[in-house]
Amino acid sequence: MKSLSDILIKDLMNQGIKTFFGLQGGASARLIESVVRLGGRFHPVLNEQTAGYAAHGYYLANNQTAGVIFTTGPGLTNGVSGIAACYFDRIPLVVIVGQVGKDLNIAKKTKTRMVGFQEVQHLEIIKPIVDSSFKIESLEFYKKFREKIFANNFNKKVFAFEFPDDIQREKLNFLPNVKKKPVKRKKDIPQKTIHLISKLIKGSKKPLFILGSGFAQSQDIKKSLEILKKYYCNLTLTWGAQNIQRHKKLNSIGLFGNHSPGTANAFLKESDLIISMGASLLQHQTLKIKNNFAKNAKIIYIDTSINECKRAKNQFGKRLNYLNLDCHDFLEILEKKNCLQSIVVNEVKSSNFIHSNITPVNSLKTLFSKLDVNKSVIFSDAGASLSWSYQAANLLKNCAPIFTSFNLHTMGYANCAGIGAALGKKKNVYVIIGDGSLPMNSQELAWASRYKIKLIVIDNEGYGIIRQTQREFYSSNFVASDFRNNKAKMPLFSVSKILRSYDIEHEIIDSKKINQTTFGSLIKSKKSSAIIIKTDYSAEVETYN
Ligand SMILES: Cc1ncc(C[n+]2csc(CCOP(=O)(O)OP(=O)(O)O)c2C)c(N)n1
Repeated sequence: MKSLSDILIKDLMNQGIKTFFGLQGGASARLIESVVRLGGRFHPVLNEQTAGYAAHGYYLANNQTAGVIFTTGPGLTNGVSGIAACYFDRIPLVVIVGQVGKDLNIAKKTKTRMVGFQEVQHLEIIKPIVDSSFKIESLEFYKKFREKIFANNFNKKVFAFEFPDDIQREKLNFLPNVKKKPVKRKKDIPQKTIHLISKLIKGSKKPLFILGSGFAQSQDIKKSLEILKKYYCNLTLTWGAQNIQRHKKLNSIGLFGNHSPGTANAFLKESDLIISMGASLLQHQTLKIKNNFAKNAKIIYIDTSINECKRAKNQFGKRLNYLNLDCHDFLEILEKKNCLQSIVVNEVKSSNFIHSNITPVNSLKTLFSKLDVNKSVIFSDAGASLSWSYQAANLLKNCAPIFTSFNLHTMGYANCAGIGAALGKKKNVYVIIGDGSLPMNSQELAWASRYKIKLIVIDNEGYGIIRQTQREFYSSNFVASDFRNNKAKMPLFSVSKILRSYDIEHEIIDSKKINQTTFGSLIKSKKSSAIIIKTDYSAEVETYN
């Protein structure tokens, strides 16, 4: 006989979920023990917040879904940001949270705050940031819903299980594996729609494909890229699709968006047709007033989520037509129906946008130009440092993939995601993080002795991007964003001492002194190591509007 805890973990392993991040506790101990005994990998994080970030990085670098395991109460409440990071970026994740036994899990019935110790209504807290959630309230419940849970699409969404302690202990025999149903894709579009698309393409003088993270994460990406290469279509990338930049022979004109000044934004202004594939076209990409984004362009919008399609239609109105399809299926249909033969390809000149030398953009460009694009993966954190990372990538033709918590934009993400990524041992992991964000989850740097991540800390004496906002909207009243303002200054800490306490060897370099040899030893080092780049206190992010 096996425990129900074993059965759930075995069922997850059969779905390919073998790596779990989490932290011990009375209500999670049995689950964690099941993972380790059944041959899975359990990575103990030092704060539950970081578990979801690590799973996010693990997925992006290794293309494998991970799980997180939390104990009841603060285990789950700490873990909320990590779950949100995955949910908003459509990164699949399995969340398992323990719960007190059913005799004590009665606060809802008694209409009191709590009855059992650490009794918290976990699934209600995380309801808006998961796709599906299940309270495993009995053995019978699990047997009844098991097929439904695992048969479809399990590896594509954020699933949460609340698992009371007493139910985890229930005994039964192993159950036969659930057979996965093949995912059916809608592959047809009505003749009328094909006619409309064909007409739009034929009539367009400046068409532009936008590729977003939905495109970059599609399983058929190689085949889709072949089609785009064959017709040499002009295309631009969102930050979430930047990893496509490393593919050769694509006619990419670079990244676009509010924080990506350059060629692509200039071309978008003139474009008369946008074919958006797996890109959300949210505020950070298009700015608030949708009518001003690519003013002259009609938009064909492709997304696998009908709700995203409807939301985009609502925001862009008449000029947008959507197709609720997989990007590859869409491209295949276009090719079969000969719609791409007439597509106009424009020769696009690089814009003469020049990044000022005081920003660390050039420092990061120097680093990125030295990395092997196929063997390296970069995680960038939040704030100005994040925008600078993508601006640096945009100055290169080929750049290793840069990932971040795109939509949550959370501080203290990159070092945790970097460690999650390094677990797969497939890539060399680089982490770009600001001095303001480093302390947020620095405890996870304790793992740097085992996983050889390389850190680049951009030190501009606090929260640079907040000061940029304060300069613009608060008459340069720098409150709680640096170490200088006496009324509400941040507490002084030393980045160097933080790194030293985790035995991470590092150099401190002035950004103006960075040259072609600066990063040589960091790249070659067999250990975790770091460079702290001292950057101008006033350095700003150049934006585009
Ligand atoms: C968890 C969290 N809290 C607050 C914020 C708001 N915020 C965004 S960037 C930033 C400052 C980041 O400072 P630093 O990492 O030093 O980056 P810099 O802007 O200086 O490059 C803050 C406070 C956030 N994004 N995430």
